[in-house]
Amino acid sequence: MTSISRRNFLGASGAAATLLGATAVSGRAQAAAIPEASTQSSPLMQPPLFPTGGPDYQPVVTLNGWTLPPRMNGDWKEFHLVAEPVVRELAPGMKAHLWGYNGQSPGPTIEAVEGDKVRLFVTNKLPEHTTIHWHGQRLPNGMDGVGGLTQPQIQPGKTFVYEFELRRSGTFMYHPHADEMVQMAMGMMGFFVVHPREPGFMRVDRDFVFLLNAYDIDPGSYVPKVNTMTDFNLWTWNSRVFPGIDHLVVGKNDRVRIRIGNLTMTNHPIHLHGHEFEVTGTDGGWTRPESRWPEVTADVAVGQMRAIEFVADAEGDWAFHCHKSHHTMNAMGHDVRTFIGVDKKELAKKVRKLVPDYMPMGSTGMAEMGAMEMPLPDNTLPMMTGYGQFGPIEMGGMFTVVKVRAGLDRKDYADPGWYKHPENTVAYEWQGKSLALEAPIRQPQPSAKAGDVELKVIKPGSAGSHSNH
Ligand SMILES: [Cu+2]
Repeated sequence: MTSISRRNFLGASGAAATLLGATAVSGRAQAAAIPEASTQSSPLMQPPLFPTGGPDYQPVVTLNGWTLPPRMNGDWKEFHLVAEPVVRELAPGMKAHLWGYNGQSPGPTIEAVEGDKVRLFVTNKLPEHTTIHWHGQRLPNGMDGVGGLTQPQIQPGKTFVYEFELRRSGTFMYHPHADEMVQMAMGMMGFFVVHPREPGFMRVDRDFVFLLNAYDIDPGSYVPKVNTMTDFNLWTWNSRVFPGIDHLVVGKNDRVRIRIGNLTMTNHPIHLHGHEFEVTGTDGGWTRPESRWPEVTADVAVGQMRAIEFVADAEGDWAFHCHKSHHTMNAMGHDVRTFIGVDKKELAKKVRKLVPDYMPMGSTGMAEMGAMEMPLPDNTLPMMTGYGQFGPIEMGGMFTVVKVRAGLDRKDYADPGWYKHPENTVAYEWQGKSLALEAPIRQPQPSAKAGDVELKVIKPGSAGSHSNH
């Protein structure tokens, strides 16, 4: 993990890298009445920022992200967001050229306490105008950030100031309300968490946040296609894909909250293995206890946030993922032909007469892709890549692991490695008498004369394209 670096907005030489406390700020920035804009370049989870003054709260941890340190100025809590182009590693092996805030996409998480007065400076370093809308917040209409409706757009090079009092605790998001289709497709979004003023209210032991987002980046390229409506090829959590998404490390019997916001163009049924949870909050506030019921999958619709809570009472490595199976894959074409049930030996013989190096694929399913190392264009991820202790996990995209371990320090979020299963608790191969299965089962075919098979040849290179939607 790297520490947060400090970038002086006005160009004064930066102080040594430190974590900013609520009151630690250089005199020069204070004199200029604008807080420095901290910036973060590491794509790895940064430690939570525990409160150094005011009411106590359990700070959130942003998957593959960080929390923006505030500055106190009288009774105002000040933050400085800089909208700018950023380079984001989606997973080791692939970087995307996105737009974000303070060096990252998504932008840093903002944390404050119910009743706080916040002043948010927003500087635009993009090539076009922008605004920020504070999704879910109760605020004066003119602070709502809808370009044209409640304020003029923030032109490139300009800084706007938003000021409001945080009227309720809960989970909020921020995103542009200016050229939204482009700016959100480029990665501009962030979380805004308001903790209850009463420290014991809705208290949990671990509190994680992440945003669902999606990109359409052609293999070998770096910039998302901003006009894509639904057929994205990279389904991400906080602009990361599995195996690049942080694991959620929790102590056994911890009360865990996970806050999930959806700023993609489709809904995502988020599924947790091994535990039941309840939805305890939406972007409209905390749910009433009598309105909750147990679930293992919560659908998060577009523009929604769901906070789920559970007691992590089962040790292990529990899968946690979107249940749309196309969303747990990395870049792939969706117009690939299905070959399940086709006898590829016969087919391959015929195709090789036309395409000598033809490689048959997928006649028993596509699991073989999980372990296959095929040459890929630069800056492209295999479509399913993650490995566990028993082999390839055969997933990418919106997938990670909740690691429940006994005896963790409450501030310990470090990866404990793979779960050591107690003896006789892992599914095992039957060693007794079994039916031999010599050939894969196929649909019985009407007997055909040689030469009857109708072949349609797909030119190499066209099968994985995205062109025909
Ligand atoms: Cu999904």
